[in-house]
Amino acid sequence: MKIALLGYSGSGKTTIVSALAGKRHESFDPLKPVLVSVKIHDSRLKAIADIVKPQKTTEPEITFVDFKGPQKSTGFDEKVIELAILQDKIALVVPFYDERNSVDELGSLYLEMVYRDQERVKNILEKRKQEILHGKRKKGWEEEILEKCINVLEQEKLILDLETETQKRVFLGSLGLITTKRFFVIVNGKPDKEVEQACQAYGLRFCYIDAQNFDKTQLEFFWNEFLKAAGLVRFYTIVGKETRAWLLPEGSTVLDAAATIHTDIAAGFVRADVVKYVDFVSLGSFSACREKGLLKSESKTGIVNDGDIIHIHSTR
Ligand SMILES: Nc1nc2c(ncn2[C@@H]2O[C@H](COP(=O)(O)OP(=O)(O)OP(=O)(O)O)[C@@H](O)[C@H]2O)c(=O)[nH]1
Ligand SMILES: [Mg+2]
Repeated sequence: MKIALLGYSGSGKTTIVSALAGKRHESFDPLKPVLVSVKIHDSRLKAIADIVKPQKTTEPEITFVDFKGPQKSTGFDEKVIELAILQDKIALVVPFYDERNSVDELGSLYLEMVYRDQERVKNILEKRKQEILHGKRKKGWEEEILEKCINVLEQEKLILDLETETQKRVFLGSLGLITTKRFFVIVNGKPDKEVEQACQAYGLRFCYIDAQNFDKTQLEFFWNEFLKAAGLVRFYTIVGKETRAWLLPEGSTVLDAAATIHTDIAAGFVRADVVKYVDFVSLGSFSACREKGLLKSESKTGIVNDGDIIHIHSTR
């Protein structure tokens, strides 16, 4: 799971990643971000492992893509935005310390993304209109949806907020836009009402990390908040010798979960047995959960909830 960190220089991106990874790195070239992978420790995985005693326990990993940030007055290079779009999630990093104005920085970051997309959509639409004018293209629903995007962006909202059908979402997703993705905010500092209100006004989820004074005993709390802000859930598998935690975007199905484990398992998917973490640790096994009626048998479309322990039945 790759998370791009976008924030102005000195917002603390490298300090955050270094605090989580336990060792310092540095990024110098804005176009060559440093990738740092960090394992997510989680007491639920440990509690499951204490029951099933597997030979191997595997934690999920987050890979931070740490860009050297620009000055606020300069703004982001287009190539950096393009690289960020390729990652699974994008976090906007704002500093809440010293004389930095977090609310102001968040506003600038957010608007940079919105204006960047606005210009891009306008260019795409203009090009299509020229092609239609010269008989190289037939007018379709695409032009209409692009007009709608411009409208949404002019209201300083994200394209993501536009209600639209899957086919149109797929089209919008193919245009290299950044506001088709729900980014979230990492506030480097202590909780603050004003920053929270600003995040809420933009419809962005947020989490905190006081990076320079990071207390390792807060690690689990941080990851829980981080994953919620990022819109990720954790599910668990107990297969053979290995007990493992996995990450998935919230709203994913058990078929998505199967595909995360292995494409073959998804291809041969029959059904999934699902128990909740709390039920499993209190009853001690899948069979005890089944006896109590706490095991759910899910088809492909069942939604995965955070903390689900999933056993996938597959023909492969
Ligand atoms: N007081 C305080 N200073 C911090 C904090 N986090 C970072 N700093 C300081 O801010 C400066 C920049 O931090 P970095 O983590 O390098 O910032 P960055 O976002 O990686 O900056 P670029 O790589 O230039 O984009 C460093 O001197 C840090 O010591 C913090 O939480 N509190
Ligand atoms: Mg840095």
